[in-house]
Formats: sequence, C-alpha cells, structure tokens
Amino acid sequence: MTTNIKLISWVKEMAELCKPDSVYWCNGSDEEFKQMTNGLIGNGTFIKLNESKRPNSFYCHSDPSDVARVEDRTFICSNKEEDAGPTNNWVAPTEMKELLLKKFDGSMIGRTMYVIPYSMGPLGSDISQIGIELTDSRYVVCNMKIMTRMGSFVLDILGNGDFVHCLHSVGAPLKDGEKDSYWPCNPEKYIVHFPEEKTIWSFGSGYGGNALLGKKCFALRIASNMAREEGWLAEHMLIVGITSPEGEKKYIAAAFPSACGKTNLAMLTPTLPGWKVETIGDDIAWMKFGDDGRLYAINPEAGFFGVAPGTSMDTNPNAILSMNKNSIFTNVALTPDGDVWWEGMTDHQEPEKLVNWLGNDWTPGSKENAAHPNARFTSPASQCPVIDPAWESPRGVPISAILFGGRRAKVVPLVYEALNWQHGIFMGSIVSSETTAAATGKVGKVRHDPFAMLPFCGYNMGDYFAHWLKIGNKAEVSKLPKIFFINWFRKDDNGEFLWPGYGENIRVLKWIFDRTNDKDSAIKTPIGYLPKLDSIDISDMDFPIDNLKELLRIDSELWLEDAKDIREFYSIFGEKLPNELLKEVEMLEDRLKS
Ligand code: SAT
Ligand code: MN
Repeated sequence: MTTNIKLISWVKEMAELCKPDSVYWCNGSDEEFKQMTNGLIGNGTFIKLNESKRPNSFYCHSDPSDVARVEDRTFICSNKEEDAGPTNNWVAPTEMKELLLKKFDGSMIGRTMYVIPYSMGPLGSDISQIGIELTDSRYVVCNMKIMTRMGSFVLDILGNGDFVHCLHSVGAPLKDGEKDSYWPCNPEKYIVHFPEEKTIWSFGSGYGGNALLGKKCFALRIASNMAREEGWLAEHMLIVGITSPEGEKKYIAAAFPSACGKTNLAMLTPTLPGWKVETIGDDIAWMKFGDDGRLYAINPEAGFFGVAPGTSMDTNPNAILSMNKNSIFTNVALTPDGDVWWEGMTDHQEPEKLVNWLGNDWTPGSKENAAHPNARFTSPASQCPVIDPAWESPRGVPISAILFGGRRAKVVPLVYEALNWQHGIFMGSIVSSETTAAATGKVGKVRHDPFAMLPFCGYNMGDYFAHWLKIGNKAEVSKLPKIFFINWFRKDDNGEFLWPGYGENIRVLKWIFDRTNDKDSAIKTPIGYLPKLDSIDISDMDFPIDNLKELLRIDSELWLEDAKDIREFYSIFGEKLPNELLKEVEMLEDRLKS
C-alpha cells in the first residue's frame, strides 16, 4: 500500500465521482492476472486459447465500433489554445472538465475501479516515469500488465512523489442486475490530455491507445510536453541494436507512422550473413543526453501491441515467436482448435472454418475479413527471441542514427541521408504517409505526419520543430546521431512494390551503418546524400539493378511539387514555424532548380 497523500486523495475523489461498487488496488501478480482473465472469460470477453498450443493466452473481439484510435475525439486541453497548435483538437480545460465531469459522474456504477500503478521505462532509470491509471476495464488491467511494469513495487518507488494521473472509463455503468456486454463501451468517446496538470481523462473506448493510457497518451502526448520542458525527446520510434559481421554494434531509432512496419523493422531477421538485429522497442523511444554528450534511448514500454494481419513466420518470425504464450489477441480470428489466425499468417494453411473478428462463422472466400486490419497482439517484450541484452538498461543505449520514414508509393527514394542536423529536422518535418487502419478514417490517403508524431505530439507542432532544432544546437555535432529517411513502399507504374522489404531491409541498414562510420558511399544530390549505386549490397539477391536505380531516382519536378505542398503544410503553423525550416524548403527548391 501507499502513504502518498496526493494519490490516496485523488483515488478517493475519482471514486466519489465515478461511483464504482468497489476500488481494487492492483498488485501486478500472476495470480491477479489469472483472476482478471477468469473474470473476463466469465463475462464472455475472453476466450482462453488452447493451452497446449498457446499457454496462458486469450482471444477477444471488440465492439465493431471500437477498433482503433479515434483521432477526431482526441484533445489536447492546454490552458492556451496556441499551445495545442493547429494539428491538435483543443477545448479549454475548464470547459472540457465541466463536460467530462458529467460523463464520468456515475460512469463506473456496477463495476470495480482498478488502480494500476505502473512505470514507463526500466526500474531505476532516471529516464523512467510513473503513472497511475484508474480504470473500470479488466481488459485494460490485463493489457497494462503486459505493456508496462505494473504492480505494488511501483508504489514503493513512487513514495510521496508525483505521477501522471490517468483516469479511464468505458462509460458503460451497469444497473442493478444488468448483464454486462462482452465489450462495454460508449458511442461517445473522449481521449483528453491536460498537459499542464500531467493528467489524462479517457472516456468511452476500451481499445488500444484509447484505453491503455501509458502508451500514446502518456508516453507520447504527455511525455512530449515533459521532454520539451526538461530538454529531452519523447518520440514515436522503434529502437534496434545492429551488429556487423566484424562485431561492431550500433543502435538506431526510427520513426514511422502507425502500422508502417515499425514492429517488423524492430525484429528484423537479416538476410545478409553475419549481421544481427536485436530489439529494444517497437513503438516509443525516450531519449536523453548522457554525461558523455551522446543521446541515450530507453523503451518506456514492456510489451508489444503489434498489428497481427500480415505477421507471419516469413515476414516477422520473431514477432510470431514472441506471442507463443502469455499473450492477448484482439480482433483476430479464432480457429476450431482454439488458436488464432489472421490474413497473411502464411505458415498456417488457411483454415476451413473460423470464427472471425466479428464473432461470425467464416469460411475461405467469405466477404468479411477473418481479422480486422488493425487486429493486435499484446505480448511481453521479454519473450522476443531477439530482445537486446540492454533493453532494460537504466542508462539506455547510445543512438548512432535516427531514421524517418513513411508509406509513399512515389517520389521518395528507398533511402537518403540528411546534409546536417537542421536538414535532418526538415526531413522529419516533411514525413508524409498513406493512412492505415491504425486510426479510424479513410485508409490510403497521403497525409503529412511530421516525425510520425501528428496524432501524438502533445503541444504545438511548430514549437516541437523548434525543440528538435534546439536539441541539435545544444549538442556537440560529432556526437549527434546522423539522420536518414527511408521508404520501403515505393511502387512501380504497375502499382507493384519495388523493394521486397522485411529481412532484405538489412541491406539498407548496412548502408546506414557504414555512413555512421563516415564511409565514402554516398553522392550529394539536391535532396540529401544518396547511396552510390554499388553501395547498396544486393549480393545473393535476385534483384535487377534497374529496380535499384528506380528506387533511388529523384524526379525534380515531383520534388518541386512536394516542396510546394510542404510550404502549404507549413503555413498552418504561422509564426510558430521556425525560420530555419522555411530556409530549408527554399534551399531544397534552389538545389532542385539548379
Ligand atoms: O492503438 S495504438 O495507439 O496503441 C497503436 C497504434 O496506433 O500505433
Ligand atoms: Mn505506434
């Protein structure tokens, strides 16, 4: 238990507001996890998977209206509107609180309020932070147990210290004797952040980043605010360790939008002999400067909440092996022998008969999907066969390169390198990508997603660009990571992907690795340094050199059009846009025209 007066009184106050039948303080034990999953089975939410195939694992499907992050219902309620900026929804905090107090009033009637103490980041790390989530969802408790370091020990570390206040309700109070739904939620959803108070209020959704408040809400939206104040970085980035055949090891962080292959890159199985890739994290990086002037990163999470469809022993064996026990599957399909299946799980033959993510019978050729395109697995990071030995290092790992990327069918080459830090920040700011099923809304539309942080930056994006520039100005240039841009998704005129991706991406990582050692393997072009044609190792790979030429081709006309579009995008930031970035567009245009 705790003697933290702030915590005790906040829990009491929130319980008085939400009016749960009881309050339960989670201890984080395996026994408790069992009680929770049994409760969920009793409620019809979880189905236990075949113990001999996938021990201690569970299938569930959500309400069809609650399958992804709801960006249009996500709010940054800073005191001043300009601090939320043009890319966030803003409502004044007092107004939002007035509205939400009504929603939360009695929202937990008939349910238990669970108090979840959790640490984002390894215990004992001075980069780590503590949060407390209050929730009326056992599904959230179970997922938080996998995704964070959760339990009573966090209260001991917290002592009388401060924490991020996270309140979550599915918004479905139960009347006396009323039978609970398998997936309680509310048609009206609010995912709300009060950055000045380090507080999150989430109402109405039980799904993923809407409800597991340690993830996007805390580790990105609130943490980006903390990072800005304190001079560090909270980023939507995977972290990997790469070891060369000579035994040299480097760490790389990479930002891509949701569902663009971060988990696959984080666990990549190299096709080039002698190379090794190990995982620190697949979604979020917190980075701070160490005493030696280098940038060190930790993964604040303890698990993976990865996209299931398309994940197979071919595309990502390490993800498949990570989920072979102690995992939760949401919105995948269920096989007759009590296991899971999804589109693209090629090592299993397509089963004859399934229960699909909607709970309907499914046979091959059915009109409905077997799994929802945003179906997810929740698995402990410790189960990943290639988890990096340093993944729980309190100090973090030193970052040698930062990668930005997106899903772009045209224009953007396979890989290029920034001319310098400022140009690299420009490259981060111009990330745009075709939208995916990770958020509700249209799929496949190109949208600007600077630093892959569009839905996750908890303050004015213009100030965020300035923060990145400042980080570079404060540091010793030679110690800063080099910055790269990659695009695995370029297509030919027939709409076919030009690059095979997955394990072959090591060939691009090898070039990046060499460049961090200042290898002379690049040529200067108007957009940045591009690989010399013979410096991408395509040995033992059936890959036409013409395709590589095409992947590295720069079409000045198309780039000039992109530059126009960047100017238009930049204009939304008004005075908040750092001049340096405008200068970078100008210089890019000049280089393209000359
Ligand atoms: O639903 S989550 O926000 O947790 C996953 C994602 O969109 O990357
Ligand atoms: Mn993500």
